[in-house]
Amino acid sequence: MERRMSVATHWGSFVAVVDSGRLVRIEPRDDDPAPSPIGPGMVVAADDSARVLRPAVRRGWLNGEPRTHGAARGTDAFVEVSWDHAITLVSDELRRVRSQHGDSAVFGGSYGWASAGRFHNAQGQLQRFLALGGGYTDSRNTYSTAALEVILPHVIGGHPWSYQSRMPMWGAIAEHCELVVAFGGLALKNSQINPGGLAKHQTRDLQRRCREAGVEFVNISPIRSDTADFLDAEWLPVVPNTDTAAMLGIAHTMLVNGWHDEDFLRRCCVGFDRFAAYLVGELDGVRKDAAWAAGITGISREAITDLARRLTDRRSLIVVNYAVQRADHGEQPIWMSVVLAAMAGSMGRPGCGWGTGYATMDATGVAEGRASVATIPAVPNPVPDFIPVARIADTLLHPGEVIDYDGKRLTLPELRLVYWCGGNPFHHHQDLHRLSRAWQAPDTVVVHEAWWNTTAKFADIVLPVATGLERDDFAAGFSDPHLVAMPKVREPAGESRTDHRIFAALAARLGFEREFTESRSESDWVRHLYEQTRAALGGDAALPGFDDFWRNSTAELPALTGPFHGSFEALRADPRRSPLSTPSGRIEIFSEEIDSFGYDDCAGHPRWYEPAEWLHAGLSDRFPLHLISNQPASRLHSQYDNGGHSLASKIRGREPVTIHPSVAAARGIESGMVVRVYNDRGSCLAGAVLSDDVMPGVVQLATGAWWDPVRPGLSGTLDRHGNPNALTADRPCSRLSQGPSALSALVEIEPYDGPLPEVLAFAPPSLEPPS
Ligand SMILES: Nc1nc2c(c(=O)[nH]1)N[C@H]1C(S)=C(S)[C@@H](COP(=O)(O)OP(=O)(O)OC[C@H]3O[C@@H](n4cnc5c(=O)[nH]c(N)nc54)[C@H](O)[C@@H]3O)O[C@H]1N2
Ligand SMILES: Nc1nc2c(c(=O)[nH]1)N[C@H]1C(S)=C(S)[C@@H](COP(=O)(O)OP(=O)(O)OC[C@H]3O[C@@H](n4cnc5c(=O)[nH]c(N)nc54)[C@H](O)[C@@H]3O)O[C@H]1N2
Ligand SMILES: [Mo]
Repeated sequence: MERRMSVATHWGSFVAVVDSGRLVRIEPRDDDPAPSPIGPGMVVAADDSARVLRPAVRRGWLNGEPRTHGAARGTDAFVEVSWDHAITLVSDELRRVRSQHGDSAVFGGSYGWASAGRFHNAQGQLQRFLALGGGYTDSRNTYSTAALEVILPHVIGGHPWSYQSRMPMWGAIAEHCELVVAFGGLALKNSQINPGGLAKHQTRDLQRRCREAGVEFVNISPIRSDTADFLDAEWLPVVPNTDTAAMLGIAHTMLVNGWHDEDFLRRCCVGFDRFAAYLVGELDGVRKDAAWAAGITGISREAITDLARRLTDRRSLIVVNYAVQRADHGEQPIWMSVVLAAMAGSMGRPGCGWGTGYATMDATGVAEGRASVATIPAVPNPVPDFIPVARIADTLLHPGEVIDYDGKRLTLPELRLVYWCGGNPFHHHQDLHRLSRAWQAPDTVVVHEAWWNTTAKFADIVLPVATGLERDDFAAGFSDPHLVAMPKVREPAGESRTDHRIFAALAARLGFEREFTESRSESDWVRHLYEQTRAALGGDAALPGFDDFWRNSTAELPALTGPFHGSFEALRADPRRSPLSTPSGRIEIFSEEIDSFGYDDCAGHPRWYEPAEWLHAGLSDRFPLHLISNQPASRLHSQYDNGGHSLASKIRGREPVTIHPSVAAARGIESGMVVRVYNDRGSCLAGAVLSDDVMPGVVQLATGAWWDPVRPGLSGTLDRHGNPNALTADRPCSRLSQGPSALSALVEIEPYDGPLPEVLAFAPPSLEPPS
């Protein structure tokens, strides 16, 4: 008999149809107006041949062969072992590393999205376990928005993500705004997701409502389809990584014509005069006028002048997405966009001004926030050391080196044991060849995974985990007001176990099981976290009891409404009474603090720096195409690349790469051909899609195809499948944020003439039974 059960994922809520314990299919929920096709495709992956079914240990590691440098991580076979043996190996190794090298030698930064669910939060579980065991080196900031997270608190104050409740929501934009200028567009493909889950996808309809209300949209982006067709956006293709120059040209035009909002700049900002001196060329002899900007950005002088006029004439909103800051000097377009909005006259007016990350998920611009929801409790980490998240390969390669970070000097720690749980560094990190060299440095790499992805194949000890469909939990997304029940819809595949159960067993061996579990079972925990949330909100009046919630699958939380600290409306009304939490209390167009750091790659005010790799760099003689490695429409990063929806998007088994027809024609590339994308760092195969949606000079290859190196130990080896991080540079945005600059990479592309190698990304490694 078929049963219907609630499912919650980062890409929405669904209904699982289960028959005699078997997952038959996953269907959209009736009340979701724009369900994601990623959900139904999950069924294909649930029991595929890539599932990790038993604990496995790399043969060389198990045999006690030399572990560091020159070891066979990534090429060796694995030996399957019992859980008891695996728990002994991991607990002994943790004890050894801690006693011989100290607690900071354990890396638990473990960046990654893992799955929805308040209790089975992979990083939460790992970090609670490692903190109770003595501590670990952590990572700081995200691959999503590292540059933004570091620069914004200097410029507008507040928590790095406070912008979410301080920028206008779509509803207010529809009501009050006349013109939205979007740097990097407003891609609907990205609003399929919300970290933590969501009940109903709303962004599409909210965007549509703006258009119906007459709001005009301008899409400044290398890719036309970064805005939905129904927005009728004017498309201004921009040379990638030159948004700051475009904004400077607009700002200069406003300034010399006297169109800028002098009153707001004087009352609510500091440092405009010093910035204006830079703009007009007093500091470096270069006028950042519209002609100058046109030469850099490829946007015409007329279009730049026109934008300056329209932004100041109308009630306008300037938005930047996250991709523009995931680039060399990524701090600048974020900072400069705030300055431009301050000049334009709409900052702090309803539905107008400035915002970031609209449509990067179905949360930003949808709702300001929701009541807080309990999660697995964190334990303070006794180890103070951390690394900026994207400096992992640097840390492994150069322990002891000192780097800058937001005015501090950090000494990179020596990591001996890397413990990854809930992330996929062999998808997410830049320059995977460099990462695989760095990855040979530690003594031991432990990974919890459900599938034999590249990170699992590059580990020493792989512990198989239950997926989000295989455990009880409940979900609450970012800003989303719904709690969604996540009952286990099927048993964990093979011998896999929840992360929690694995850590509980390790904690038992290491003598702190009671501290870790607090003597609760997993189902006790789920009920406890729900009841804790309910009690904090005032009990019955706010939320139904747990059993009612579990039966109904969904409950609604109170939304958070303002006034929010740091509101630009309050600032405009009275900067003395409602200051920002910046040093000056105002928007910092010039930051004395950043200036005092003395960085040569991030000055005291926003400015144009040439990226290391862009279309006007010398390197473009050899690699004339800018690689846009954006988020995939068909999956979440690398998750469910083995799901039905992502598999259906592949071309002859490879990730699609989108090329302008003129670029393709010049190289003899036809639609559907397998091509080789390459530069000095590496190369990958991909399947050609021709479209004039991408500007000539740009190729688009989404992230997340599981990296499939032909010879895993060999630097630069061909990737058969199409992961763009085989090509990207592992270069920090600047000394300020040390963020990832994935979107600053040049490549060339050619037809692939050789015999087509079989894609082995989804094949498990060679597995041996225990001897
Ligand atoms: N070139 C380039 N690179 C990029 C980007 C880019 O724009 N360009 N974008 C970057 C960005 S913004 C991000 S956020 C990162 C994303 O990078 P990640 O967050 O690392 O990517 P995911 O594929 O989501 O990896 C999550 C992994 O966790 C596993 N997992 C899921 N649930 C669980 C669980 O409950 N327990 C355990 N143990 N594991 C689980 C999944 O199987 C998957 O392997 O990528 C970054 N990399
Ligand atoms: N379906 C799906 N949705 C996702 C994700 C996913 O993996 N899959 N990942 C989620 C995560 S973790 C994040 S952080 C967000 C990321 O959200 P974003 O960073 O905004 O998303 P991207 O798709 O990487 O980039 C959006 C567009 O920016 C444009 N762009 C790139 N470089 C430049 C530039 O230099 N200038 C300008 N003007 N435009 C540029 C590209 O054309 C690209 O299509 O998305 C989230 N949403
Ligand atoms: Mo992200």
